[in-house]
Amino acid sequence: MASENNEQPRSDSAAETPRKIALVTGITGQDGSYLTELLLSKGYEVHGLIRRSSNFNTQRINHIYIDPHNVDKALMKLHYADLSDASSLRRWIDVIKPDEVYNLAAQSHVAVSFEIPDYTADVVATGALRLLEAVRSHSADSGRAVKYYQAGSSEMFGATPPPQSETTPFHPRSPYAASKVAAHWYTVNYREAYGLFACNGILFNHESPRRGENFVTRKITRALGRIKVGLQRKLFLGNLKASRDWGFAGDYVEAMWMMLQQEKADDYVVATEESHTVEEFLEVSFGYLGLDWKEHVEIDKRYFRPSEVDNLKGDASKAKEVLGWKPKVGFEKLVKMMVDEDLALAKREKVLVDAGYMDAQQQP
Ligand code: NDP
Ligand code: GDR
Repeated sequence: MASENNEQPRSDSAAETPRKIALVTGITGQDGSYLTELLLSKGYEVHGLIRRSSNFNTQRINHIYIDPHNVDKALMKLHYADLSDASSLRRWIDVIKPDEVYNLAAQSHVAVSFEIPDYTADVVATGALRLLEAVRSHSADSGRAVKYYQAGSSEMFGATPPPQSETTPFHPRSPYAASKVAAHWYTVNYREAYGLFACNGILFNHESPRRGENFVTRKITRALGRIKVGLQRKLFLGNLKASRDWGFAGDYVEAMWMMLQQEKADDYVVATEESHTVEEFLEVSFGYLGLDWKEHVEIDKRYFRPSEVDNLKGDASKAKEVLGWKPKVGFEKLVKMMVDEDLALAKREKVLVDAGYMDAQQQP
């Protein structure tokens, strides 16, 4: 699906003012898909950088993909690049000439970052630096102003107790979190050193039916749907006592966009200001389908982390006051939205299993 054609029309022929152009790294991820929907709805032309994989990895954006040969309608364009490849980043910025760059790409799994620490640092920390440098050097050479958004994380607060705001000290607890802290300070430094319009969004956990299946919320709702229709019985989890401030990804991408529409670049915490344990997530989700989680959940030590983040709860007053942002979806609504979607998915799987087209152990 990536474009092989470097010609980039800057505006819709019918429109009087040129379309704004956004470049999104991590477009195939959960947030990339919601952000792209939002930007397209606002009339942007959206360019996404995707990395090569042996299978297509565009499932989350297939529903908004239009073949680039349909020039007037195809406003989302995909290009091969990688955050570990500086030359690809600079080349695409020169070709696309974006007004706004959203850096969402990351090895984003905290537990996995303990397994592949230097890859995580390369993509999450140095990758952000490569992209900032590509934006800076493009701006210096072309004289064009480009705004930059950095996907920061509540994991940066780590061991510092809640509530966590923009002024809370960072105490990262994983290679992922330490790399995000580096990316945060690279972003601040490019703002201070070069006057780049660069913002850090310090986003607390945000989930959706598009959440990756090995993050705890989706792992639970995915298993729950399958348990409900009889495709599986057990769910193996780690630390149920950890507490997270969980919001809806669709709400959070609005805050990203709002940050880049301000007069002045700044950093913002984005959170619901409510925290729940993994156990509470189990109570609400299993309870919603009339099941008792204790009959299905088993603890497996392999899912415990070498160092854990116990309690995250954000203070989003600045985002509320300055951006006018507030979350629309609360905890219970989020859980039910995810359970509903995963139950529907499990029912479709059950049809395939019953017809002999799929093994119950297999998950498409
Ligand atoms: P996902 O894991 O769903 O998506 C990550 C994206 O990054 C995918 O598109 C992935 O591509 C891409 N990617 C990974 N490695 C590379 C690389 N080397 N080069 C280019 N692209 C790469 O994450 P989310 O959408 O949930 O999160 C978006 C961003 O926000 C991430 O930076 C994450 O760390 C951060 N964040 C997320 C929070 C959350 O709760 N969701 C909270 C706070 C911060 P592919 O599809 O090929 O794997
Ligand atoms: P997190 O999300 O580490 O907060 O990072 P995750 O859903 O992986 O873990 C949340 C909490 O649940 C506990 N847990 C388990 N986690 C997983 N993945 N699998 C399990 O089986 C399990 N059992 C218990 C964890 O120990 C943890 O305490 C997410 C990512 O999106 C990051 O990229 C982002 O920066 C932060 O949120 C904010």
